[in-house]
Amino acid sequence: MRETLKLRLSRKIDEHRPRTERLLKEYGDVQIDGVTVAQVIGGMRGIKSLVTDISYLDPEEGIRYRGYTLDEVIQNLPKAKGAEMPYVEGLLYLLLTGDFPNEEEVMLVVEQFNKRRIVPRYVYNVIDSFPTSSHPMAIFSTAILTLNRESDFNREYHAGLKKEDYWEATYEDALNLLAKLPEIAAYIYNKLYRKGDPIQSDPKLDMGADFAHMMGIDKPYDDVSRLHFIIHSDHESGNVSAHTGHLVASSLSDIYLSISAMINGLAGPLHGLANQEVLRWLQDVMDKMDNKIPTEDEMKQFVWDTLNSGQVIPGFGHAVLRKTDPRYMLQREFSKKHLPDDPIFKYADLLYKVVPPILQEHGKAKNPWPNVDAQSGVIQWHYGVKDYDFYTVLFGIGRSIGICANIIWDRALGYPLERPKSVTTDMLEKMVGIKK
Ligand code: NMX
Ligand code: MLT
Repeated sequence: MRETLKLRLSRKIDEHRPRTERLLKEYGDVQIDGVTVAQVIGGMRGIKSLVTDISYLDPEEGIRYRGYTLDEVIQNLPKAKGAEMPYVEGLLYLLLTGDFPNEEEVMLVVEQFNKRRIVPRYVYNVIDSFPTSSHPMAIFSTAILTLNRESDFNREYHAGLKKEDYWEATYEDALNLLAKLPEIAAYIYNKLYRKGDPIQSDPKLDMGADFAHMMGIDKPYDDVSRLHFIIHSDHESGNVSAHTGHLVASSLSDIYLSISAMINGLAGPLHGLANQEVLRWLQDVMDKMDNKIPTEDEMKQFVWDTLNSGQVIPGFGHAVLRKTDPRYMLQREFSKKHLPDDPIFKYADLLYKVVPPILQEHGKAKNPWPNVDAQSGVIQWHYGVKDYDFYTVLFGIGRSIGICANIIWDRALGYPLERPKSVTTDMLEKMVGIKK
């Protein structure tokens, strides 16, 4: 019998529920972490207070999805004939179930996406009503929010849905939304930058290939899109976008409200927007250099000038990682293979060489190494997507996949409303003994 993704997921959920129930019931009082004043004031860095089985970020190794490194994920997920990168739909299967799908199982998910990809007219009307000076992330977030009226979860919840079935309606919402994101994004791109007639989606294509088609960009942009969506999909649960998605969904807000909210978190320059900031920074250097490749010393000076003016070097540093981001390395390998002579790659590679020692000498950043955002825009630029304001939308499509998978599991395991406790400064001063 052909097992569909939803059936396999249902079986996995049934197997998993007793593990969570037992931990809660028999070991609920076991302490697994302590909290310091610095952590409370300092953005809750490192506090173990969230649980997800979908991905784990080791500071020294980087991200693993369901226990697999990105290299293993890319190697083992099925690929379309002649493609270098796997089907994005297969990644969703892996994130949700922990299993690598076979070709037939992936094609069933591709089919599901194709059935759900039609974007209602009112979403285009909302997009069209934005001024062209709007940031694409604001438009993207609003377009997703607009779809909230389609939510199966909302409809069924108000009709009396049982708690153990919440995940099923959420699964339907998630697939309905994910299938539409490439078309929404391509439509926004067309409105703001391409300015031709929007290219209709092609139901014969998988997600990555269809996105490339709607962007009007030839191969290997289909593989570029697949790679981009896959490596941006998940980064455990504490990053701003994942945490926002989880938090908003914990009040039983539907997928559309939750994903729209997480997109807003991703749009900040310390998070996903850093990918546009990298290109803005490089572009500024290119202008100052009159498009000549700077020498190492010249590049060092540009980096110091930015630091000395009190700004961060975008694309470097990380809240958890303490080595070069494997997502950066994968994209660098792709660039070395496909765009080794592009000046923009040479600029970025020079940064890779000069920035870490400078950040070490500067002495502030705990992690001087490049993150995912230092390289992603370079590839987009090479394939003609030079409107760097758009880059975070691409990040957002990928990140939606991981966050949707997490929200479905949150509902399946009955995670409650998130509600940590706050204290006052006065209380902190009393706790540490500087005030009575
Ligand atoms: N350039 C200059 N200073 C930096 C950098 C950097 N790239 N990274 C960290 N620092 C500074 C940071 O601003 C802080 O300074 P201060 O004490 O004056 O507030 C100090 O070093 C300590 O920060 P960390 O503890 O190392 O980093 P934190 O966990 O607070 O923040 C980032 C992590 C990623 C926000 C930070 O490294 C950063 O601002 N990087 C540049 C922006 C960026 O690339 N963001 C994308 C991250 C990946 N993503 O996609 O989300
Ligand atoms: C991410 O992909 O979310 C970023 O690397 C930020 C993070 O993990 O904190």
